[in-house]
Amino acid sequence: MKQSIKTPPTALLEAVELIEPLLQKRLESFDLPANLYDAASYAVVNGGKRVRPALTLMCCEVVGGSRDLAIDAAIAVEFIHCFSLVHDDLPSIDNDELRRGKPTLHIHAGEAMAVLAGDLLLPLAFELLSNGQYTATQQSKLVRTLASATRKMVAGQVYDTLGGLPEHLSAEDGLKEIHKNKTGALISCACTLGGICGKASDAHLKAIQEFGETTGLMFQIVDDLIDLQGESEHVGKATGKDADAGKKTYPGTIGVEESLCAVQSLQKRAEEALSPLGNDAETLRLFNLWMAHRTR
Ligand code: GRG
Repeated sequence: MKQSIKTPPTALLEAVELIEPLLQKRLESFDLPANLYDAASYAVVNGGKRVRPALTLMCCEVVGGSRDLAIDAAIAVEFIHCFSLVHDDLPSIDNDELRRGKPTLHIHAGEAMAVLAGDLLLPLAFELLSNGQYTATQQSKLVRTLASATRKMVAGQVYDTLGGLPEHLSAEDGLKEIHKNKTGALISCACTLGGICGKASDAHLKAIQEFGETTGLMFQIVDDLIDLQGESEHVGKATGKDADAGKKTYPGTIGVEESLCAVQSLQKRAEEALSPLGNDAETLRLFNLWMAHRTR
């Protein structure tokens, strides 16, 4: 059956069904004060699309592993993502009041708790990667991959909000650098983690990595377009804020038409990157197509 690009692909729906209850379960497995657990739960179990963990599960399967092997890595990457959203929304950063259709954590539980619950999700992610289910080699690769993506995400956020990009970069290249670090690195990492869990060959891991990097950049350009064109109720967060805040975005820098062309070309490049994986990568191809056309 041919899948419509407008509806979330079956692989995403299946991943969400599997991951959603486990996010809560893993949080419950840690020894935490009740108020901190509540805040972390609020930050994590709240209707996110779960794109990153779905990619981890899919990439593991695509290289021949069982997706059960990738569950903890998938949850770890979503914890880091949720951490970044909580801190991104803080008054000292983006000062947002709505996230995933609900008041942001600092509105709900106060700023101090939001800072601390965000902080908490970082070590929890790494505890999950070192819980003994992965071999020592896998564990060291997983930890290094997630740590380096998180470092890049922080650097990307600094470039975006506080500056520091190399001065020789053009406006477009500077923006690409921001997007690749701030958003692309974690999406790419989600893919690579799946490949590592599935014990991918070097050639397959390289293909997965390239797919992830290209898809990650594409994801943020689509996000910029949604912020410009989407309705807040549909998106679940304030829209139009980027332009109002004078933020650098793809449509703001190269225009809407060129941004749409960039999305199309990255979607094709991501698809090409998958060629070493042959027909086994069909789920990733469909997922990528949906991500290029998503509206929230
Ligand atoms: C040290 C983890 C950490 C973070 C501190 C604040 C910060 C540095 C980084 C911010 C990174 C950030 C929020 C990038 C935006 C990425 C993005 C496109 C978010 C929206 O992702 P979706 O659409 O959201 O997948 P849902 O809600 O569906 O999960």
